[in-house]
Amino acid sequence: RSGLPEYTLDEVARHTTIKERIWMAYRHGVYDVTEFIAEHPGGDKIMMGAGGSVEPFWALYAVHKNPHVLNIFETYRIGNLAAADVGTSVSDMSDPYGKEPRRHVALKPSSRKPFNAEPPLPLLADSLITPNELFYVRNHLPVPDVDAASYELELNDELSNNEKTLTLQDIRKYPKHTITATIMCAGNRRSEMTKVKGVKGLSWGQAAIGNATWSGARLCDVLKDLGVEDGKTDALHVQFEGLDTDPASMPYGASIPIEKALDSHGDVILAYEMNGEPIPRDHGYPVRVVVPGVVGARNVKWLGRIIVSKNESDAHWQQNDYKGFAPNVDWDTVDFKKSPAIQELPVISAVCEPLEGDQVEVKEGKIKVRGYAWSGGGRKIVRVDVSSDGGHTWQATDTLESDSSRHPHAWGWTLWTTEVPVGKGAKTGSEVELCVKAVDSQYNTQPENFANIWNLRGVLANAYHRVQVKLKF
Ligand code: MTE
Ligand code: MO
Repeated sequence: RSGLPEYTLDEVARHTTIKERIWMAYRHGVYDVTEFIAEHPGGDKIMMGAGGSVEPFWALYAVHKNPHVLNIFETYRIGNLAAADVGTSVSDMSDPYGKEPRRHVALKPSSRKPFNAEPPLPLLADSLITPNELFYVRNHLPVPDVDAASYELELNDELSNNEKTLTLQDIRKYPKHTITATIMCAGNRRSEMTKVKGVKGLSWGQAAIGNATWSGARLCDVLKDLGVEDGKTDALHVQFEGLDTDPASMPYGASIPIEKALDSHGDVILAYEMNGEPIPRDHGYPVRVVVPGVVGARNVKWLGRIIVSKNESDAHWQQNDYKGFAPNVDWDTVDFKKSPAIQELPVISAVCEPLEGDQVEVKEGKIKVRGYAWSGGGRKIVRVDVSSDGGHTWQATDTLESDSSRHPHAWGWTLWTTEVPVGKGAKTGSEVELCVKAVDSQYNTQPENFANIWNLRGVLANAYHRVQVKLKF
């Protein structure tokens, strides 16, 4: 709108408290939403995006995305967003991290260079699909600046020596396959394991996980055209290399077993869309391999090369990281050759609301608890048990929400909600320990505590999630 002042996103980001007024950006506009969020249900959640874009919150609370609300919202407009900021890049050529994408302020970084961040936990349970801008980011290296028009994916079968190069257009010519899949970092919930004993790794909370729809070409279709077919190859692994490189020009790399890659029901895709949009830069623009049911680390972003081989990837992240060990193994005794690389992840769950330390309202003797549950390998969540007395007594949750896919192709997570009774003598100020454990379609469940599964790298942190809260009557 003409006649309004122009603001940059940096200026918007300085307005995050009621005292300074709360500003947010939406498309070409800048809005003072201080009153808007006070008057709207869910305003406290939108507050988590103060100083940033309101867009992902519209995606979470689709109920707001109607013309009526947008018309009301427009009355809070105070300015226009500086044209340069309607795009999403920042640029500083002197820094290897000088071409990073702009990130939403609601993502709380555990490291900035490389960028690693997770969204506020309560937002995760608000929508089966995690909006792109709120999806956790796990980068090991600077984000490469890839031009889609000149993008090329190299394919190489080491056994037949067949080679091929595909452009983005070539990849788009394959039948478009869409799946809903959760991606989770092996280090999700590491911060809880750390309480037993220190570990090496980023201190992730419970939100290094997200669920999205991914569209692209099926890897098995692409490999078929390279002459690699199920039952007709002696290859054992499919390796992936990213276009992101370390200072010695070594790319990020990982591999998966050939069986998963060629399984026509395995749903491995070379994805170019995330939630119906081109994959955002942080998540692998323009092409990322999505290996559903398998640890985040093998879902290689900015995919530059695929190698069909008898060997696993020799990249650091396949060989000397993302492996589990017994609790007695320390950095002096660890031999990374002794453990297999993590592929399918075990069953996990977490309470997203209430948060640790929250005061929770008791209604008719019960408190409301919500969260997520997920299992790797396409296993479906069949039950989620919640306790309000530290795990002495349990009850199954009332509601499980997931997409309709079935075992063993249930790649997406399950959101759950329940009301758990609190103990008889409880009163205002009483403390209770909530616990959650999930059960998957193979009846696997979670370990009881972290002491028994502690490992030096802090991976596979899937013990019961325990949350201490105070009651309010
Ligand atoms: N791919 C490349 N090329 N570089 C990376 O650093 N990180 C991996 C994986 N793919 C990574 C990568 C790890 S460890 C995880 S957990 C997921 O990407 C994170 O995906 P996301 O950032 O889209 O959430
Ligand atoms: Mo990860």
